[in-house]
Amino acid sequence: METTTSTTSSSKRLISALVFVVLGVAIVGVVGFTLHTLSADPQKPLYATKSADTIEIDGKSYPKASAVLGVYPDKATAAKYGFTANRHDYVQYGPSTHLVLPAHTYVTITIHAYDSGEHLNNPYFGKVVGTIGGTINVDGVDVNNIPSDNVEHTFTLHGIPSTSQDPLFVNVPLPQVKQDDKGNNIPTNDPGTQGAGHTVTFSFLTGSAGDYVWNCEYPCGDGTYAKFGAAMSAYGYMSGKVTVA
Ligand SMILES: [Cu+2]
Repeated sequence: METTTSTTSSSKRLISALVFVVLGVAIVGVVGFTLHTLSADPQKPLYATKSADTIEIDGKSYPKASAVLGVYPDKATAAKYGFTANRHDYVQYGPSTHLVLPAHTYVTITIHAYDSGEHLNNPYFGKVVGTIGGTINVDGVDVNNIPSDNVEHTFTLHGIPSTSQDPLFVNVPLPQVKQDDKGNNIPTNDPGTQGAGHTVTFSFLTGSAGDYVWNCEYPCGDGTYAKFGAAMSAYGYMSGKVTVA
């Protein structure tokens, strides 16, 4: 009798040990899969288009490349301009929040910006930083600053402090589309957006290959946390990656 009892309890112990191991493996698997899914690109990466042109800057010749982005106040506006990859009805950049840029290149980015806005938290992000000439071109006019109360979003590109890759910092404030007192957009003078927004163009030089990030510094999310919820805390709307390759 004694032998049988001890056999039963040791096989019970074996089963519970097995269950414990299987559960542990399953939990690690689920967590790993979730993290992998969360960190995957939310849209297909956007590769800058290389051109055959070169440009001379400070006696050095650089190849040129360009990319075009849009900033939309909501899903419907994004869809109107052909960008339907995002699930949530948030303010959003498109067609991708992951840019791939060639190294040691003069990169020109054009942003068609269709949103209105309120007020920057930090007026620093109204300044243009890191572009060629220290300016951005807004609807045909070069400027080096957008006043804090006229910003809709920013394109703020930066790296992490690192000795293994070149520094890269670019801050571009985007001007608002003004609204009337009923909340309807007032047409702009910008032919690039057929009067529906602003066209902002700027250029900067990339260094050697590296991984960078960008985000919007205008608090354009919902009220969850001082307007840093929703679009600002979700991945693929107001932030993304820049790969220099
Ligand atoms: Cu924003």
